[in-house]
Amino acid sequence: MMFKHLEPYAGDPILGLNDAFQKDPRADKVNLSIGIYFDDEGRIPVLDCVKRAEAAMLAESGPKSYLPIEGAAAARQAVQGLLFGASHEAVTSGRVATLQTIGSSGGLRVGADFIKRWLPGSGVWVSDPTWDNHRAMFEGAGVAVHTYPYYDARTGGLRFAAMCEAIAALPPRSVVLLHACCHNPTGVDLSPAQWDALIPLLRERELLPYLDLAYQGYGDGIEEDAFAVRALAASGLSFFVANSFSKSMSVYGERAGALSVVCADAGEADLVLGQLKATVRRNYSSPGIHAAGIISRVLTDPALRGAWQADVAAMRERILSMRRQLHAVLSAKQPGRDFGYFLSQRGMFSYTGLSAAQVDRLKDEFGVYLVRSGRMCVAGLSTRNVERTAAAMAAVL
Ligand code: KET
Repeated sequence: MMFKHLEPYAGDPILGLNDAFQKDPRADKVNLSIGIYFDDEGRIPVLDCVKRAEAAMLAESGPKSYLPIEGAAAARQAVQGLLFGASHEAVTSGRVATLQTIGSSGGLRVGADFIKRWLPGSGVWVSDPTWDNHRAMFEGAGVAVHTYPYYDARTGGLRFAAMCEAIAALPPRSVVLLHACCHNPTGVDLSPAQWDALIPLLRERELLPYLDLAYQGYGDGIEEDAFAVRALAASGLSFFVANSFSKSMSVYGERAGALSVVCADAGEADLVLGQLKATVRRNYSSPGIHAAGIISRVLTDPALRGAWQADVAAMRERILSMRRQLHAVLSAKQPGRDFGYFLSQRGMFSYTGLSAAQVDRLKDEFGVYLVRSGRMCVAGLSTRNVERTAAAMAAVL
């Protein structure tokens, strides 16, 4: 009886709901739970650029030795080009340490472990609310987690002044976790002007920003969504950025992601890379070859890169058109209510303001699945289900 004392796992609020959806026998069910992009047919797209990269990889496939701890050099370099621009001073001067990681989750956790070891007194501050797993990952690494004000339930917008005030009062060397774009779960982002106002505060207080860039391209564009990364790099601050290709390349199960740490100079970046490698070695040793091949080929082959950019634009625009349709149908059904937040929020998610009880009704009575916080994955809407979803929402509101 070695394990009798174990507490049962309550399940993950997002992944568990997605599992429940798969088991739901209703034909007209609607999955707005997990952060996955579905096409208008309700399928997870397999991007042509990814298929072509994989075909080339298969044709050239060689021995499958281990990758280095830090991942494939070509993938790491391609990530730096994507995030900062290949000719960015931070890249050319060698002051960015980049590792290919097991999804961006792998990167986030490796960064958290590094912080626990090398900045042992530092806590992390996350937005209220944030992706549930941020708290879990940092607490799992032994880092104390706190929140700063973020979402304004009254306006469906940002509490920017309160956010800045809280951040300005943090102890030096605190870690501030920020969503670079397409905030999960609210869809509420900082404008470029707000980033420009926040960055001097972070510098004055000697804080350590930690960017999570999981939805690059789903906000305003691939380059536009890197605004925060580049603005921080230009400011001279040291910071972390974990980025994901799960959503932008529609390769969720390939676990394609990276962690980059921007440092003061190349010498510091070498030290950081070394300790991040030590952290990876004691966690999962090294990342996978297949993800490395997809990342480097799609980003560096000009034809594949062009096709990818077009695919990302099409996914972004489809979500925007779903936002407009949902807004139109709901506004027609409930003219007294302001649904403008569906139009102003960006990326895969919107915070609907639905209570947990209303979300439960949507699931039980209408087969429409949202996370119980009221987060809707707008990327699960389609021309076939948007009317029905809006009608169901109007019924429970
Ligand atoms: N960061 C954020 C903000 C995020 O929403 C996700 C995934 C990740 C990181 C992880 O991505 P990856 O690179 O695949 O490890 N979010 C969706 C899925 C999940 O919960 O795992 C979601 O919120 O539904």
